[in-house]
Amino acid sequence: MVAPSLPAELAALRETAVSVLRGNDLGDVTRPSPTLYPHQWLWDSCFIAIGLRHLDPDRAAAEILSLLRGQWPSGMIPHVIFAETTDFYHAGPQRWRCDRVTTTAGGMQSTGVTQPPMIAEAAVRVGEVMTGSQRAAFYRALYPGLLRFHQWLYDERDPDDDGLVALVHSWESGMDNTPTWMEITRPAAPLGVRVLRRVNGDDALDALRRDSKEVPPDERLTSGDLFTLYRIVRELRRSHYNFREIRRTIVPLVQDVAFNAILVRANEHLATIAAEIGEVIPPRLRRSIRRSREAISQLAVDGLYYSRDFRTHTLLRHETIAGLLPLYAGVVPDDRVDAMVKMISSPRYWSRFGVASVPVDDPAFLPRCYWQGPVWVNMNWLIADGLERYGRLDAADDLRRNTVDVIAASGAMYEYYSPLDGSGAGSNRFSWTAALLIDLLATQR
Ligand code: 9WN
Repeated sequence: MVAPSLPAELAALRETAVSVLRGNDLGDVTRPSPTLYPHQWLWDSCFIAIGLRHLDPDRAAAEILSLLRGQWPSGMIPHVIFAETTDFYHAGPQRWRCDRVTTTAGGMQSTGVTQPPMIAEAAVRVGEVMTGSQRAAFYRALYPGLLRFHQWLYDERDPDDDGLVALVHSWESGMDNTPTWMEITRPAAPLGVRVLRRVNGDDALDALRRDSKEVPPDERLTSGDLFTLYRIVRELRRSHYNFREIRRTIVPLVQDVAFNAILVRANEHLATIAAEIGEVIPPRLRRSIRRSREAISQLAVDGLYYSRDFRTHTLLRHETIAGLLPLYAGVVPDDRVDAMVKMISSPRYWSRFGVASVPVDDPAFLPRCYWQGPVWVNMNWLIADGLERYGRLDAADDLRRNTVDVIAASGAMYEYYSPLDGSGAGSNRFSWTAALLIDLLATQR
Protein backbone atom coordinates (compact mmCIF):
# COMPACT_ATOMS: atom_id res chain seq x y z
CA MET A 1 0.00 0.00 0.00
CA VAL A 2 1.51 3.30 -1.07
CA ALA A 3 0.87 6.32 1.16
CA PRO A 4 -1.41 8.70 -0.72
CA SER A 5 -0.14 12.21 -1.24
CA LEU A 6 -1.85 14.26 1.42
CA PRO A 7 -2.66 17.94 1.74
CA ALA A 8 -0.01 19.68 3.87
CA GLU A 9 -2.23 19.88 6.94
CA LEU A 10 -2.94 16.13 6.94
CA ALA A 11 0.67 15.30 6.12
CA ALA A 12 1.67 17.24 9.25
CA LEU A 13 -0.96 15.42 11.29
CA ARG A 14 0.38 12.10 10.00
CA GLU A 15 3.87 13.17 11.09
CA THR A 16 2.52 13.87 14.57
CA ALA A 17 1.00 10.38 14.60
CA VAL A 18 4.28 8.81 13.48
CA SER A 19 6.18 10.65 16.19
CA VAL A 20 3.70 9.50 18.86
CA LEU A 21 4.23 5.89 17.76
CA ARG A 22 8.01 6.36 17.75
CA GLY A 23 7.87 7.94 21.19
CA ASN A 24 5.88 4.99 22.54
CA ASP A 25 8.03 2.35 20.79
CA LEU A 26 9.83 -0.01 23.17
CA GLY A 27 11.58 -2.07 20.44
CA ASP A 28 9.13 -4.64 19.14
CA VAL A 29 6.32 -3.55 21.43
CA THR A 30 4.48 -0.22 21.54
CA ARG A 31 3.03 1.04 24.78
CA PRO A 32 -0.39 2.66 24.52
CA SER A 33 0.78 5.93 26.05
CA PRO A 34 4.04 7.16 27.53
CA THR A 35 3.06 7.42 31.17
CA LEU A 36 -0.53 6.29 31.72
CA TYR A 37 -0.04 2.88 30.07
CA PRO A 38 3.68 1.99 30.05
CA HIS A 39 3.34 -1.74 29.13
CA GLN A 40 1.97 -3.83 26.24
CA TRP A 41 -1.81 -4.28 25.90
CA LEU A 42 -3.33 -6.99 23.75
CA TRP A 43 -5.88 -5.15 21.66
CA ASP A 44 -3.85 -1.94 21.61
CA SER A 45 -0.98 -3.80 19.95
CA CYS A 46 -3.42 -5.09 17.32
CA PHE A 47 -4.72 -1.64 16.43
CA ILE A 48 -1.17 -0.32 16.55
CA ALA A 49 0.00 -3.01 14.09
CA ILE A 50 -2.81 -2.00 11.70
CA GLY A 51 -1.21 1.46 11.53
CA LEU A 52 2.41 0.33 11.66
CA ARG A 53 1.89 -1.81 8.54
CA HIS A 54 1.95 1.41 6.50
CA LEU A 55 5.33 2.37 7.98
CA ASP A 56 7.08 -0.98 8.27
CA PRO A 57 5.30 -4.33 7.75
CA ASP A 58 8.01 -6.31 9.55
CA ARG A 59 7.76 -4.08 12.59
CA ALA A 60 3.97 -4.44 12.48
CA ALA A 61 4.32 -8.24 12.38
CA ALA A 62 6.76 -8.09 15.30
CA GLU A 63 4.18 -6.12 17.31
CA ILE A 64 1.70 -8.96 16.83
CA LEU A 65 4.14 -11.83 17.33
CA SER A 66 5.41 -10.26 20.54
CA LEU A 67 2.00 -10.95 22.08
CA LEU A 68 2.85 -14.66 21.96
CA ARG A 69 5.65 -14.06 24.46
CA GLY A 70 2.98 -13.48 27.07
CA GLN A 71 0.99 -16.62 26.20
CA TRP A 72 0.15 -18.89 29.10
CA PRO A 73 0.61 -22.69 28.81
CA SER A 74 -3.21 -22.87 28.80
CA GLY A 75 -3.30 -20.82 25.57
CA MET A 76 -4.52 -17.58 27.12
CA ILE A 77 -2.97 -14.40 25.80
CA PRO A 78 -3.02 -11.85 28.61
CA HIS A 79 -4.46 -8.38 28.41
CA VAL A 80 -1.23 -6.79 29.63
CA ILE A 81 2.30 -8.10 29.20
CA PHE A 82 4.47 -6.12 31.55
CA ALA A 83 7.50 -4.41 30.09
CA GLU A 84 10.74 -4.20 32.01
CA THR A 85 10.24 -0.68 33.18
CA THR A 86 10.11 1.03 36.49
CA ASP A 87 7.35 3.32 35.20
CA PHE A 88 4.35 3.15 37.47
CA TYR A 89 1.12 1.44 36.40
CA HIS A 90 -1.76 1.26 38.85
CA ALA A 91 -2.56 -2.40 38.17
CA GLY A 92 1.00 -3.69 37.84
CA PRO A 93 2.43 -7.21 38.39
CA GLN A 94 2.17 -7.01 42.18
CA ARG A 95 -1.61 -6.75 41.94
CA TRP A 96 -1.81 -9.95 39.85
CA ARG A 97 1.09 -12.11 41.05
CA CYS A 98 0.57 -14.41 38.10
CA ASP A 99 4.10 -15.77 38.33
CA ARG A 100 2.81 -17.80 41.30
CA VAL A 101 0.43 -19.76 39.08
CA THR A 102 2.13 -19.92 35.70
CA THR A 103 5.07 -19.08 33.47
CA THR A 104 4.46 -17.25 30.23
CA ALA A 105 6.06 -18.43 26.98
CA GLY A 106 8.67 -15.67 27.08
CA GLY A 107 9.02 -15.57 30.86
CA MET A 108 7.35 -12.16 30.95
CA GLN A 109 5.15 -10.99 33.80
CA SER A 110 1.52 -10.57 32.81
CA THR A 111 -2.00 -10.03 34.03
CA GLY A 112 -4.30 -13.03 34.50
CA VAL A 113 -7.10 -11.95 32.17
CA THR A 114 -7.39 -11.44 28.42
CA GLN A 115 -8.73 -8.74 26.07
CA PRO A 116 -10.79 -8.62 22.84
CA PRO A 117 -9.26 -11.07 20.35
CA MET A 118 -8.27 -8.60 17.64
CA ILE A 119 -5.08 -10.52 16.74
CA ALA A 120 -6.39 -12.34 13.67
CA GLU A 121 -7.86 -9.14 12.20
CA ALA A 122 -4.58 -7.29 12.73
CA ALA A 123 -2.58 -10.19 11.26
CA VAL A 124 -4.67 -10.28 8.09
CA ARG A 125 -4.36 -6.49 7.70
CA VAL A 126 -0.59 -6.72 8.08
CA GLY A 127 -0.55 -9.72 5.73
CA GLU A 128 -2.24 -7.58 3.05
CA VAL A 129 0.81 -5.36 2.69
CA MET A 130 3.34 -8.21 2.63
CA THR A 131 4.68 -10.25 -0.28
CA GLY A 132 3.32 -13.80 -0.51
CA SER A 133 6.39 -15.38 1.02
CA GLN A 134 6.69 -12.79 3.79
CA ARG A 135 3.04 -13.33 4.64
CA ALA A 136 3.35 -17.11 4.71
CA ALA A 137 6.33 -16.91 7.06
CA PHE A 138 4.48 -14.49 9.33
CA TYR A 139 1.33 -16.59 9.38
CA ARG A 140 3.33 -19.76 10.11
CA ALA A 141 5.01 -18.11 13.07
CA LEU A 142 1.71 -16.81 14.40
CA TYR A 143 -0.74 -19.61 13.69
CA PRO A 144 0.03 -22.21 16.41
CA GLY A 145 -0.22 -19.65 19.22
CA LEU A 146 -3.24 -17.93 17.69
CA LEU A 147 -5.05 -21.25 17.29
CA ARG A 148 -4.37 -22.17 20.92
CA PHE A 149 -5.71 -18.79 22.02
CA HIS A 150 -9.01 -19.29 20.17
CA GLN A 151 -9.24 -22.84 21.54
CA TRP A 152 -8.63 -21.57 25.07
CA LEU A 153 -11.39 -18.97 24.73
CA TYR A 154 -13.97 -21.68 24.09
CA ASP A 155 -12.53 -24.43 26.29
CA GLU A 156 -12.06 -22.24 29.34
CA ARG A 157 -14.67 -19.54 28.93
CA ASP A 158 -17.57 -21.41 27.35
CA PRO A 159 -17.72 -24.42 29.67
CA ASP A 160 -21.50 -24.84 29.22
CA ASP A 161 -21.21 -24.82 25.44
CA ASP A 162 -23.38 -21.72 25.03
CA GLY A 163 -21.40 -20.62 21.99
CA LEU A 164 -20.57 -17.41 23.85
CA VAL A 165 -17.45 -16.85 25.87
CA ALA A 166 -17.69 -15.29 29.33
CA LEU A 167 -15.51 -12.52 30.70
CA VAL A 168 -14.37 -12.35 34.30
CA HIS A 169 -13.40 -8.68 34.52
CA SER A 170 -14.46 -5.49 32.75
CA TRP A 171 -10.82 -4.98 31.71
CA GLU A 172 -11.27 -8.01 29.48
CA SER A 173 -13.94 -6.16 27.53
CA GLY A 174 -11.52 -3.30 26.82
CA MET A 175 -14.40 -0.96 27.68
CA ASP A 176 -13.73 -0.70 31.38
CA ASN A 177 -16.63 1.38 32.66
CA THR A 178 -19.60 1.12 30.32
CA PRO A 179 -22.81 1.39 32.37
CA THR A 180 -23.51 -2.30 31.62
CA TRP A 181 -20.27 -3.42 33.21
CA MET A 182 -20.40 -1.03 36.14
CA GLU A 183 -23.99 -2.03 37.01
CA ILE A 184 -23.16 -5.72 37.20
CA THR A 185 -19.86 -5.01 38.95
CA ARG A 186 -21.06 -2.68 41.71
CA PRO A 187 -22.52 -5.38 44.00
CA ALA A 188 -18.98 -6.76 44.26
CA ALA A 189 -17.72 -3.49 45.76
CA PRO A 190 -15.48 -3.90 48.80
CA LEU A 191 -17.11 -3.11 52.14
CA GLY A 192 -15.26 0.20 52.51
CA VAL A 193 -16.56 1.40 49.16
CA ARG A 194 -20.13 0.36 50.00
CA VAL A 195 -20.03 2.19 53.31
CA LEU A 196 -18.56 5.36 51.79
CA ARG A 197 -21.03 5.20 48.94
CA ARG A 198 -23.88 5.23 51.43
CA VAL A 199 -22.61 8.52 52.82
CA ASN A 200 -21.88 9.70 49.27
CA GLY A 201 -18.19 9.66 49.90
CA ASP A 202 -16.64 8.48 46.62
CA ASP A 203 -14.52 11.64 46.82
CA ALA A 204 -12.81 10.36 49.96
CA LEU A 205 -11.35 7.56 47.84
CA ASP A 206 -9.95 9.92 45.21
CA ALA A 207 -6.87 10.60 47.29
CA LEU A 208 -6.04 6.88 47.37
CA ARG A 209 -6.08 6.21 43.64
CA ARG A 210 -2.93 6.34 41.57
CA ASP A 211 -4.23 5.91 38.02
CA SER A 212 -5.19 9.51 37.45
CA LYS A 213 -1.98 11.48 37.77
CA GLU A 214 -1.79 12.12 34.00
CA VAL A 215 -5.49 12.80 33.44
CA PRO A 216 -8.17 14.28 35.68
CA PRO A 217 -10.11 11.63 37.66
CA ASP A 218 -13.43 12.73 36.12
CA GLU A 219 -12.17 11.56 32.72
CA ARG A 220 -11.76 8.06 34.12
CA LEU A 221 -13.99 5.69 36.08
CA THR A 222 -15.07 6.67 39.60
CA SER A 223 -12.83 5.79 42.52
CA GLY A 224 -15.47 3.45 43.96
CA ASP A 225 -15.65 1.55 40.68
CA LEU A 226 -11.88 1.41 40.39
CA PHE A 227 -11.50 -0.09 43.87
CA THR A 228 -14.21 -2.60 42.99
CA LEU A 229 -12.20 -3.67 39.93
CA TYR A 230 -9.14 -4.12 42.16
CA ARG A 231 -11.22 -6.27 44.50
CA ILE A 232 -12.26 -8.47 41.59
CA VAL A 233 -8.60 -8.92 40.67
CA ARG A 234 -8.05 -10.11 44.24
CA GLU A 235 -10.82 -12.69 43.85
CA LEU A 236 -9.39 -13.85 40.53
CA ARG A 237 -5.97 -14.21 42.09
CA ARG A 238 -7.40 -16.33 44.92
CA SER A 239 -9.15 -18.46 42.30
CA HIS A 240 -5.85 -19.01 40.50
CA TYR A 241 -7.36 -17.39 37.38
CA ASN A 242 -9.21 -20.64 36.82
CA PHE A 243 -12.77 -20.30 35.51
CA ARG A 244 -14.08 -23.34 37.40
CA GLU A 245 -12.99 -21.71 40.65
CA ILE A 246 -13.96 -18.19 39.61
CA ARG A 247 -17.54 -19.16 38.86
CA ARG A 248 -17.99 -20.17 42.50
CA THR A 249 -17.10 -16.65 43.72
CA ILE A 250 -18.88 -13.26 43.69
CA VAL A 251 -17.05 -12.25 40.49
CA PRO A 252 -19.58 -11.04 37.88
CA LEU A 253 -19.38 -13.12 34.70
CA VAL A 254 -20.53 -11.53 31.46
CA GLN A 255 -21.03 -12.86 27.96
CA ASP A 256 -19.95 -9.55 26.52
CA VAL A 257 -21.56 -8.76 23.19
CA ALA A 258 -18.62 -6.76 21.78
CA PHE A 259 -16.02 -9.33 22.77
CA ASN A 260 -18.05 -12.16 21.25
CA ALA A 261 -18.69 -10.13 18.09
CA ILE A 262 -14.97 -9.48 17.71
CA LEU A 263 -14.33 -13.18 18.26
CA VAL A 264 -16.78 -14.14 15.51
CA ARG A 265 -14.93 -11.92 13.04
CA ALA A 266 -11.55 -13.13 14.35
CA ASN A 267 -12.60 -16.72 13.71
CA GLU A 268 -13.14 -15.87 10.03
CA HIS A 269 -9.68 -14.34 9.84
CA LEU A 270 -8.24 -17.37 11.63
CA ALA A 271 -9.73 -19.54 8.89
CA THR A 272 -8.18 -17.29 6.22
CA ILE A 273 -4.77 -17.57 7.87
CA ALA A 274 -5.07 -21.36 8.24
CA ALA A 275 -6.12 -21.79 4.59
CA GLU A 276 -3.25 -19.68 3.34
CA ILE A 277 -0.65 -21.89 5.03
CA GLY A 278 -2.43 -25.18 4.40
CA GLU A 279 -3.53 -25.79 8.01
CA VAL A 280 -6.87 -27.25 9.00
CA ILE A 281 -8.73 -25.91 12.03
CA PRO A 282 -9.43 -28.84 14.38
CA PRO A 283 -13.08 -30.09 14.26
CA ARG A 284 -13.87 -29.21 17.88
CA LEU A 285 -12.95 -25.56 17.36
CA ARG A 286 -14.77 -25.55 14.00
CA ARG A 287 -17.92 -26.56 15.83
CA SER A 288 -17.51 -23.84 18.46
CA ILE A 289 -16.95 -21.30 15.70
CA ARG A 290 -20.22 -22.31 14.02
CA ARG A 291 -22.16 -22.20 17.27
CA SER A 292 -20.68 -18.83 18.17
CA ARG A 293 -22.00 -17.14 15.02
CA GLU A 294 -25.49 -18.42 15.70
CA ALA A 295 -25.37 -17.70 19.43
CA ILE A 296 -24.99 -13.94 19.02
CA SER A 297 -28.66 -13.86 17.99
CA GLN A 298 -29.53 -14.89 21.56
CA LEU A 299 -28.25 -11.49 22.65
CA ALA A 300 -30.75 -9.59 20.48
CA VAL A 301 -34.16 -8.20 21.45
CA ASP A 302 -36.10 -6.07 18.98
CA GLY A 303 -32.99 -5.56 16.89
CA LEU A 304 -30.86 -4.33 19.80
CA TYR A 305 -27.94 -6.37 21.11
CA TYR A 306 -26.95 -6.65 24.76
CA SER A 307 -24.40 -8.48 26.88
CA ARG A 308 -25.70 -11.33 29.04
CA ASP A 309 -25.13 -12.53 32.58
CA PHE A 310 -23.34 -15.88 32.22
CA ARG A 311 -24.90 -17.36 35.35
CA THR A 312 -28.54 -16.36 34.88
CA HIS A 313 -28.67 -15.80 31.12
CA THR A 314 -30.39 -12.48 31.85
CA LEU A 315 -29.73 -9.82 29.22
CA LEU A 316 -28.08 -6.71 30.67
CA ARG A 317 -30.35 -4.27 28.97
CA HIS A 318 -28.38 -1.08 28.92
CA GLU A 319 -27.62 0.27 25.45
CA THR A 320 -23.96 0.98 24.77
CA ILE A 321 -21.63 0.95 21.79
CA ALA A 322 -20.83 -2.70 22.57
CA GLY A 323 -24.24 -3.58 21.13
CA LEU A 324 -23.28 -2.13 17.76
CA LEU A 325 -20.41 -4.52 17.15
CA PRO A 326 -22.53 -7.36 15.74
CA LEU A 327 -22.45 -5.14 12.64
CA TYR A 328 -18.66 -5.49 12.58
CA ALA A 329 -19.06 -9.24 13.11
CA GLY A 330 -21.35 -9.43 10.08
CA VAL A 331 -24.04 -11.30 12.03
CA VAL A 332 -26.90 -8.81 11.79
CA PRO A 333 -29.68 -10.44 9.74
CA ASP A 334 -30.29 -8.70 6.40
CA ASP A 335 -33.76 -7.53 7.36
CA ARG A 336 -32.35 -5.82 10.47
CA VAL A 337 -29.40 -4.01 8.94
CA ASP A 338 -31.29 -0.88 7.89
CA ALA A 339 -32.70 -0.42 11.38
CA MET A 340 -29.28 -0.86 12.92
CA VAL A 341 -27.62 1.59 10.54
CA LYS A 342 -30.44 4.04 11.24
CA MET A 343 -29.83 3.70 14.96
CA ILE A 344 -26.07 4.25 14.62
CA SER A 345 -26.69 7.30 12.39
CA SER A 346 -29.25 8.80 14.77
CA PRO A 347 -28.15 11.76 16.95
CA ARG A 348 -28.27 9.46 19.98
CA TYR A 349 -25.02 7.85 18.80
CA TRP A 350 -23.78 9.76 15.77
CA SER A 351 -22.11 13.15 15.78
CA ARG A 352 -19.63 14.75 13.40
CA PHE A 353 -16.94 13.38 15.70
CA GLY A 354 -17.92 9.73 15.49
CA VAL A 355 -20.03 7.26 17.44
CA ALA A 356 -20.68 7.92 21.15
CA SER A 357 -19.85 5.01 23.47
CA VAL A 358 -23.12 5.57 25.36
CA PRO A 359 -26.15 7.25 23.72
CA VAL A 360 -26.17 10.97 24.50
CA ASP A 361 -29.72 10.77 25.92
CA ASP A 362 -28.78 8.06 28.44
CA PRO A 363 -28.82 9.21 32.11
CA ALA A 364 -25.38 7.63 32.52
CA PHE A 365 -23.91 9.62 29.59
CA LEU A 366 -20.83 11.72 30.41
CA PRO A 367 -19.18 13.28 27.34
CA ARG A 368 -15.57 13.15 28.53
CA CYS A 369 -15.60 10.14 30.85
CA TYR A 370 -13.80 7.15 29.39
CA TRP A 371 -16.28 4.48 28.12
CA GLN A 372 -19.31 6.33 29.42
CA GLY A 373 -19.93 8.54 26.41
CA PRO A 374 -16.77 9.57 24.55
CA VAL A 375 -16.01 8.69 20.96
CA TRP A 376 -13.12 6.24 20.59
CA VAL A 377 -11.11 5.98 17.38
CA ASN A 378 -10.92 2.19 17.49
CA MET A 379 -14.71 1.93 17.79
CA ASN A 380 -15.19 4.28 14.84
CA TRP A 381 -12.75 2.12 12.88
CA LEU A 382 -14.57 -1.15 13.70
CA ILE A 383 -18.03 0.26 13.02
CA ALA A 384 -16.89 1.81 9.73
CA ASP A 385 -15.51 -1.58 8.71
CA GLY A 386 -18.87 -3.19 9.49
CA LEU A 387 -20.78 -0.52 7.59
CA GLU A 388 -18.53 -1.02 4.59
CA ARG A 389 -18.92 -4.78 4.55
CA TYR A 390 -22.70 -4.36 4.66
CA GLY A 391 -22.39 -2.09 1.61
CA ARG A 392 -23.17 1.14 3.49
CA LEU A 393 -20.23 2.89 1.85
CA ASP A 394 -21.40 6.48 2.34
CA ALA A 395 -21.92 6.00 6.06
CA ALA A 396 -18.54 4.24 6.36
CA ASP A 397 -16.78 7.06 4.50
CA ASP A 398 -18.51 9.73 6.59
CA LEU A 399 -17.51 8.01 9.80
CA ARG A 400 -13.89 7.69 8.70
CA ARG A 401 -13.77 11.31 7.56
CA ASN A 402 -15.30 12.51 10.83
CA THR A 403 -12.68 10.50 12.72
CA VAL A 404 -9.82 12.14 10.85
CA ASP A 405 -11.44 15.55 11.32
CA VAL A 406 -11.88 15.23 15.06
CA ILE A 407 -8.23 14.21 15.49
CA ALA A 408 -7.11 17.02 13.15
CA ALA A 409 -9.15 19.62 15.01
CA SER A 410 -7.62 18.57 18.34
CA GLY A 411 -4.10 18.65 16.89
CA ALA A 412 -3.07 15.70 19.08
CA MET A 413 -3.57 11.94 19.40
CA TYR A 414 -6.09 11.91 22.23
CA GLU A 415 -7.31 8.73 23.84
CA TYR A 416 -10.98 9.73 23.41
CA TYR A 417 -13.11 12.66 22.32
CA SER A 418 -16.30 14.32 23.48
CA PRO A 419 -19.16 13.55 21.09
CA LEU A 420 -20.63 16.96 22.00
CA ASP A 421 -17.79 19.30 21.08
CA GLY A 422 -14.96 17.07 19.81
CA SER A 423 -12.62 18.08 22.63
CA GLY A 424 -9.91 15.52 23.39
CA ALA A 425 -9.56 13.74 26.74
CA GLY A 426 -7.42 11.12 28.46
CA SER A 427 -3.85 10.66 27.24
CA ASN A 428 -2.82 13.04 24.44
CA ARG A 429 -0.17 10.72 23.03
CA PHE A 430 -2.29 7.64 22.60
CA SER A 431 -0.87 5.00 20.27
CA TRP A 432 -3.99 3.44 18.73
CA THR A 433 -5.39 6.87 17.83
CA ALA A 434 -2.08 7.58 16.04
CA ALA A 435 -1.94 4.17 14.35
CA LEU A 436 -5.53 4.12 13.16
CA LEU A 437 -5.23 7.68 11.90
CA ILE A 438 -2.30 6.53 9.73
CA ASP A 439 -4.45 3.64 8.51
CA LEU A 440 -7.45 5.87 7.76
CA LEU A 441 -5.29 8.31 5.82
CA ALA A 442 -3.72 5.50 3.81
CA THR A 443 -6.96 3.76 2.92
CA GLN A 444 -9.37 6.67 2.44
CA ARG A 445 -11.26 6.80 -0.83
C1 9WN B 1 -7.02 -1.38 31.86
C2 9WN B 1 -4.65 0.58 27.28
C3 9WN B 1 -5.99 0.22 27.90
C4 9WN B 1 -7.03 -0.11 26.81
C5 9WN B 1 -8.44 -0.22 27.39
C6 9WN B 1 -8.73 1.04 28.19
C7 9WN B 1 -7.68 1.26 29.28
C8 9WN B 1 -6.76 -0.01 31.25
C9 9WN B 1 -6.77 1.04 32.35
O1 9WN B 1 -6.40 1.34 28.69
O2 9WN B 1 -7.77 0.21 30.23
O3 9WN B 1 -6.85 -2.38 30.90
O4 9WN B 1 -5.83 1.05 33.15
O5 9WN B 1 -7.71 1.81 32.44
O6 9WN B 1 -10.01 1.01 28.73
O7 9WN B 1 -9.34 -0.40 26.35
O8 9WN B 1 -6.71 -1.31 26.20
O9 9WN B 1 -4.81 1.57 26.32
